[in-house]
Amino acid sequence: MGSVPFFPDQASTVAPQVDAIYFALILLSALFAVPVALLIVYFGVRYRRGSQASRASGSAHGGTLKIELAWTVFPALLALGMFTWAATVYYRIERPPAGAVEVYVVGQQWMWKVQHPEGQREINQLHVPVGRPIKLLMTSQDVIHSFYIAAFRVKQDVLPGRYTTIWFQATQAGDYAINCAEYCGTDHAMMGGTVVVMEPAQYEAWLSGGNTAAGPQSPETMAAAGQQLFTSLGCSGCHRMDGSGPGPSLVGIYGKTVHLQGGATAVADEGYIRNSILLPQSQIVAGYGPIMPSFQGQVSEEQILQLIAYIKSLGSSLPAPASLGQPNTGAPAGPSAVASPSAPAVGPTPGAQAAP
Ligand SMILES: [Cu+2]
Repeated sequence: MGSVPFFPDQASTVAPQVDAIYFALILLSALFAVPVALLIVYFGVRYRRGSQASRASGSAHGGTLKIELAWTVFPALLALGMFTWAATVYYRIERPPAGAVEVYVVGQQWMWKVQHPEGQREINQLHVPVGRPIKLLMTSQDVIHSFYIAAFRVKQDVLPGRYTTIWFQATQAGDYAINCAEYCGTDHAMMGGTVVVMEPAQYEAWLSGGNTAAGPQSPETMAAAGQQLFTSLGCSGCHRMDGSGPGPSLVGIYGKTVHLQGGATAVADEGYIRNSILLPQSQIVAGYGPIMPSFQGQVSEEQILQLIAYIKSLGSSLPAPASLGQPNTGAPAGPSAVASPSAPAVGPTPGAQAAP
């Protein structure tokens, strides 16, 4: 800690864009505020009591229409221009590019728990490579938190019972602060951590567990952990790969449009899958009975994320997220290789794209 920096580092691709808007707004405000302040002082002196300045009022008509039009139209255009500019940047900040590396975050009083698809888990630390878009899928297991990396100019509320996302692309290696930006109880101010931005080669080494004293060794991928849960919780009994069970097959389900009983449809995104696990009766797939029990209280938020990672590994209608964990010399395999070794014979080809 030591010192309060006057201005945070600019360490992501959007940071200069956000700062440009910030400074433009300050300049624009100054453009209006400074003349007003100066005129107050000037008129205060000029028309002070006893001064000789004329008090005659100006003409009520004549020539004011142009001035009035000018001071209406000009600021209106300025405001619209600012809006367009800011909306463009906001759009960029809100939409993760296809192929972003996915990392999973669970907020809790008072820490950030991070899981990488390759299996590494960390608390209050987030290791990412420089120059790659990173997408965080976040939820909270208790109250509302807010994930904030000032140096990247990104901030997003993290809510219980819902997934929110944020993305960034770091532009320089280094350590940057993570803060919780939503008051969440006694130790809110202590709820923080560090983003460690690494050169790609270093990051790969870290991912494979070979580079860090504190790092975990040869971890199991999230999808593999999810697959184990899928079996141990009994999901695999009903959701058979070939669809012959009493529940629908989940192969290729991720990102697909699902038809529900009653005619509604839903997109099988992360929120849909989570909801199906915890509140299965709320969205029954057309053609199936309401027989699935709720798993509320039996799985943690992190385990639900592992189940989601497993279901994603069964194929998707969406572009697959990039995996940085692809084998470099015998390192643990990426998620796409998970379904093959121990999955039933009818399991999908690794990395298979489901037909829409
Ligand atoms: Cu918090």
